[in-house]
Amino acid sequence: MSPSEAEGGGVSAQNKGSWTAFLKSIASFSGDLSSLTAPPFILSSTSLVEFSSYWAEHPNVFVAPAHEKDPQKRALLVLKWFLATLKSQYASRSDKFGNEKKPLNPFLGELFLGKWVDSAGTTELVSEQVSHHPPVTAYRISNKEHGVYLEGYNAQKASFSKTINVRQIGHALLTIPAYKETYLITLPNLHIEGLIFGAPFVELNDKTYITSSSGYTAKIDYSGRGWLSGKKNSFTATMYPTGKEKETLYSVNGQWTKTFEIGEGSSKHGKTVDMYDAEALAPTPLAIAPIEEQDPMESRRAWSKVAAGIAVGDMDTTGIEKTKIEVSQRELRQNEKTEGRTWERKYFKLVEDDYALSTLGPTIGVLPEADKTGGIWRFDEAKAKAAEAKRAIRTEV
Ligand code: HC3
Repeated sequence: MSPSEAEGGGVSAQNKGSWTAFLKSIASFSGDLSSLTAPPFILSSTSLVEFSSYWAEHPNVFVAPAHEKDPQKRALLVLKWFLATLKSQYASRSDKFGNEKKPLNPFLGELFLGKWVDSAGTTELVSEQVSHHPPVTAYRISNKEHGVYLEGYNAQKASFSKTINVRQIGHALLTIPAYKETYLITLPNLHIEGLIFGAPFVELNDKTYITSSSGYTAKIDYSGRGWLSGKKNSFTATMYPTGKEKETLYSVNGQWTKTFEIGEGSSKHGKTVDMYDAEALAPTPLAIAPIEEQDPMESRRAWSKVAAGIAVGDMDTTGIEKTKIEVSQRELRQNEKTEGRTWERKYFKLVEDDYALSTLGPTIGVLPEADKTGGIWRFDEAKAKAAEAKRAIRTEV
């Protein structure tokens, strides 16, 4: 019996054949994750466009840097927030057996809109599928009351070597206008563990960075359980003045799914200045409009029939409803081609280059890689205003 079967997970006898066929098919897989065909029992009814919400499930942690006057401590709070997002991003979707499922591939223009309302006030989310080939999701999260803004976009490229390895392309930018401060954040590469046992879960690879216009950089090193030692989802992070990696100001150690400790200086034994318990703080639920009030391009509404099919394991309905979406998308693209126009993104625009990216990027080796993301995507305030005005009219009617 495999370890996951012993824990109640793994593939049931009924699904063993399709899982083995899937494992065989991925051995030669590389490219867009959207072309990965997974067996029905491992399909999720959540679209990838929803994943942007994982950046701010703890709005108080997200806005905390805006209330710290000292730039060094502020940079540390940004690092703490980033680390606090990891559990939501990479370990929150598991089913009752802890399995990571295959999300729905968003269609071009798909939207996921919502807000968190809690003691941090209102934090708003806009997530939009800005490209289909390659698949790219852009997002913007804003808390106007506290003055904290996050925007970014991401694409993934997958390859197979022992398992599915996923490289994330794109970046995020956190800005705090009151301090005229911007933080450039890179995204972790990951791989899927547990495939052989039919109990897939994510582990993070390598390292990522956060570098700020105020002159601080944080480097986060990820490590998994490994063959012989180490704990699952471990990391060590250090924060230092940009360009002076040896002058460690703070070190953070722990597990991003459990607890981590922030200490002064470079050693684990420096004075502890803060702690975080990822299991103690419940996420604030995201409020989204009822399906009947949503725009037809909004994710939950657009995929509702597919989701209903997946929920009851009715793969015929799932397939028929998915095909309807694909066909209507193909028709839209064909009409655009005939009429010589392109799909108008509702909240985002393409920019030639970006000041934050070109000034902060080189210090942490971030290249725009615009060819892999269909360009550099930025939130467009004017478009967003127009889209929100239209939305308000629609919901009033
Ligand atoms: C690789 C992944 C899709 C991409 C997901 C991303 C990178 C999307 C952006 C988010 O901000 C962070 C994030 C978290 C998890 C990533 C997903 C984990 C699994 C999924 C694969 C496409 C699923 C593979 C299918 C199967 C059956 C092996 O689990």
